[in-house]
Formats: sequence, structure tokens, C-alpha cells
Amino acid sequence: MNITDFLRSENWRDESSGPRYVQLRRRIEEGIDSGLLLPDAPLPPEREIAALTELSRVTVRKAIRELVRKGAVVQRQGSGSFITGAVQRVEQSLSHLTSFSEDMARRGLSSSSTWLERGIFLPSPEEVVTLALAADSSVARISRLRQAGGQPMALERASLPLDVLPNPTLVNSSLYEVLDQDDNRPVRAHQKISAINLDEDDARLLGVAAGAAGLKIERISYLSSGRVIEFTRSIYRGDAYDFVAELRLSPS
Ligand code: 16G
Repeated sequence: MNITDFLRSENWRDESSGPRYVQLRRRIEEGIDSGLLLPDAPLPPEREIAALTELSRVTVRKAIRELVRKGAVVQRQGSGSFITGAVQRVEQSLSHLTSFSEDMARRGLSSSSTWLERGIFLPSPEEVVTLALAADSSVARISRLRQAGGQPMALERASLPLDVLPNPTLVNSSLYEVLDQDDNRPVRAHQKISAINLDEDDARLLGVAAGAAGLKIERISYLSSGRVIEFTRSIYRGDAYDFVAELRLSPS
């Protein structure tokens, strides 16, 4: 059966089984569970689903919204709704100070970013303290949704002192590459990782269900002089990352 026949009202509609949007949501979930709708498959346009199922577009929209909330479907601006893709899990070493672009390139994955914020701002008290900023200084912020191989992987919100990154718009792909050009690439970092449940906004950006498991990572990076140059708060998808560290017996 193809998706068109699968959605055709006469093949599944039953007036007695609860709200219509729930019926449609369940039908699409059935399609996913049975393997008819594979990861990354597009859903037909809302208008077409409405015609096939003989439901109103409002009902169709409500069913799709529920599927997005549950993480089964992702909406891509301008191109429609898709079954959530299977994400490739990546193993990330905790002992090397690398950048996202380098990590993904090493795995043969192309990386890309969707900009959430990029500019010069008044610092928050936390930024003033962490970056040791003067009270009247500004801060450069770059916030991105980071994708690898087309899949959303992490949200990264980086803050840097303005003299280190006077023009945040210069960062197009790799922040560390831009820092490297000015000999400002960090040589040491302190990283804190905590488990979280993703809130609705972050989950939507990462294409997973609200409440799904995630990792909150704070990285504070230093130059060889000891100066702090980066304070980055990241949210990583819990289903996409394994962090690994090599442990050695301490000399007694
Ligand atoms: C990594 C770092 C992040 C850094 C970014 C630079 C973690 C948790 N975070 O994602 O702090 O800003 O790389 O990547 O590893 P880029 O050079 O590709 O922009």
C-alpha cells in the first residue's frame, strides 16, 4: 500500500473512535510503526491529507502538531513535514579540545548551522563574571543550531569578549577557525556536562519530543595566557551523543 491509499478515509476512518485529530495522529503513527513511513519520508501536503482523509485542514494541522510535539514528525520551513530522521550516534572524546566542525569533518559528515543570534550585546551578570568583563563592556554572542549530515545535533550559545571577536558576523561556519586566524584559538577548556529534559522550544529546534533526554554542556575555554575567551552553553541531543573519556590510574 502506498501512503495515499494508506490515508484514504475508506481504509481506516471509524466515526466512533474518539476525536478526529487523534484518529489521524494514530493512523500516521501506525504508518511509522509498520515501516510504511520511513525516517525522513515527506508527509503529503496538509491540503492533500485533508482531501484523502475527508477531514478539515484544521483537524489535519492539529494532528500534525501533535506528531511534532511527540517528536515523530519534523517541520522544515518552506519544504513541509517529514517523518523524523534516524540520527547517527556520534562518539565524542572528552580529552581533546576540538571544534564541532572538526569533529564532524573527521567523521565524514558535513556540518551546517542555523543562526539563532549573532551580534554584540550588553552582557548578563553571568557573562561578566565568567569572561571577567569590565562592568561597562559589551559581549559578542553567537547562538546556533548545529547540524551534521543534515540532522540537528546541538544548540550552542557562545559568548566571547568583544576584543576577541569584535565582529561576530565574521563567523560563518567555524568559530574556532575565526579565532585561529587571530591566534586566539583556545588551548585549554573546562567542561561541565549535566543531564536534562529538553524544554519545548529546544526540543522543537532539535527535532525531538518535548521532555526528551538531552545533555547540557558548559564549556569555558582559555588562551595559553590563562585568559578566558569563550563561555559556551550547549544543549546536545541525548540520542545522538556518547561522550567517552580515557581514564588512567593515578601515580601513587
Ligand atoms: C564545540 C564546543 C563549543 C565550540 C564549538 C566551536 C562542545 C561541547 N562545544 O561544539 O564550545 O564553540 O565547538 O565549533 O564541544 P566551530 O568551530 O565548528 O564553530
